[in-house]
Amino acid sequence: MSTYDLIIRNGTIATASDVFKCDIAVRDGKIVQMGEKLSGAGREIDASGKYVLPGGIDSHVHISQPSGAGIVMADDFETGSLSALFGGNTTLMPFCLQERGVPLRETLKHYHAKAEGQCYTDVSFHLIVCDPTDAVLGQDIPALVADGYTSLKVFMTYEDLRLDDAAILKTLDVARQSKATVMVHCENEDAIRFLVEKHELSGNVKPLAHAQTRPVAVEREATHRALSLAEIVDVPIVIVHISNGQAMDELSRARSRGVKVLGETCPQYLMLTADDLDGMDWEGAKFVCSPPPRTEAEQKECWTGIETGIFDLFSSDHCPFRFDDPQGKLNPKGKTNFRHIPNGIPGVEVRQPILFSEGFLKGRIDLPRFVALTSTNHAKTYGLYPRKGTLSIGADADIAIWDPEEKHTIRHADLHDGSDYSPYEGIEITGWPTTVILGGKVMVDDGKLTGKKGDGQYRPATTHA
Ligand code: DUC
Ligand code: ZN
Ligand code: ZN
Repeated sequence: MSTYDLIIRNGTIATASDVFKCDIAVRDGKIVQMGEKLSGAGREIDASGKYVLPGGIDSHVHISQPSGAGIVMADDFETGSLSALFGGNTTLMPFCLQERGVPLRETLKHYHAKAEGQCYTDVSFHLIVCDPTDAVLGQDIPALVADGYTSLKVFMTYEDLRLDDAAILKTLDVARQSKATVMVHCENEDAIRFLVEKHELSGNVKPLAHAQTRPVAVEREATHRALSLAEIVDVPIVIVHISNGQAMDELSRARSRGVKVLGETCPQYLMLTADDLDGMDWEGAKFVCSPPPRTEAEQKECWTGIETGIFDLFSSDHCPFRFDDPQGKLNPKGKTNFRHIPNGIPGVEVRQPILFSEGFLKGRIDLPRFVALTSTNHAKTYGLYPRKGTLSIGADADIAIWDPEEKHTIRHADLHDGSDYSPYEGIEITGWPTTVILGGKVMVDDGKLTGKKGDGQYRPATTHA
């Protein structure tokens, strides 16, 4: 009988605070020993020359989410989690979208049914609240938070999803009382509608108009308002998918007033610009997401936020639609008017490799900061820490082994999601997670799938302190 199920030997370990060399021993799905020259395992992996990191946690992904009449998301839980796994992730946090009139518990049941037995990574859910009735706020949310659904997302844009300020205040107040975490999508819907009408009247309906009708001011104003509402209620919030320096400035100012706010950005704001939406003919539809990618100057601002600590979270905002598909970007109406192009782009598999290559290997951030931005801070923010998000005795053995020399050119053909393109096609990456371990089970072994659909489990979250 072996003492351990698995030993990972000779690797360079990194957590959000330290980089050091040691062996890691795993038993019954947990890390049980970290030290020198461990022995006695059923299997050993030699990680010489490799980095051994906590499995990535992507806390902002959309999977199998209803997206309007005739539109279908490109990923279900099988393909979405498989793609995530190959990108070095071991936990995903998708959204459960409440449809108006449907109780949140009912919504959750559907998502659990979609995920059950399908996942290659662990999952934990956020709730999108778009119908905050008295019953939802007074009974449903507190009970659901107690059951492990401890994060809520609210939208300030999209006619059928957005909450007005009164509803946001009430939702924030319930979150404060129940110690839930609120994520806010900050864009001013009235301003967008005003601009969309003008663009349509002038016949400017190509994909680039998506970016032109959602300028920085639309996001900056809503970010300021969300932060002010959180300040009034006195509750921590997360501002998701920040795309520009002016919204970042709002965060910094709010922090200096004592508002507890976490900031998230995503690969599209580091790697893409609005010019991509102006691609040949309707190719620009491949890059339509909200907020839209901006300018090279704003990319630099976002890199500064990654480097200096304005951002706490780096997520993919994976929201995949097929491009050349009547149920995707090129749906019959989307082919003729940007307003009908579904918002969102795929990215769950390349999120970490992009930050590893462009951020860590290019010297913009160190390895602990990479780990914090891609894993630890997600677990801490959304109630999965210390079970997830770190390498320590007693934590789940969710581990990604990175080869810092492996080179890839991003090609959708090599990825595992259900879309038919990657917005990052052709980008050259150095460093890739070649072996991925979930709860002690080797799921990807030197680039080959060894895990099974259903190995990933649902994990409830705890509330913040
Ligand atoms: N908001 C998101 O969070 N994801 C994709 C689209 C959107 O508007
Ligand atoms: Zn959003
Ligand atoms: Zn999103």
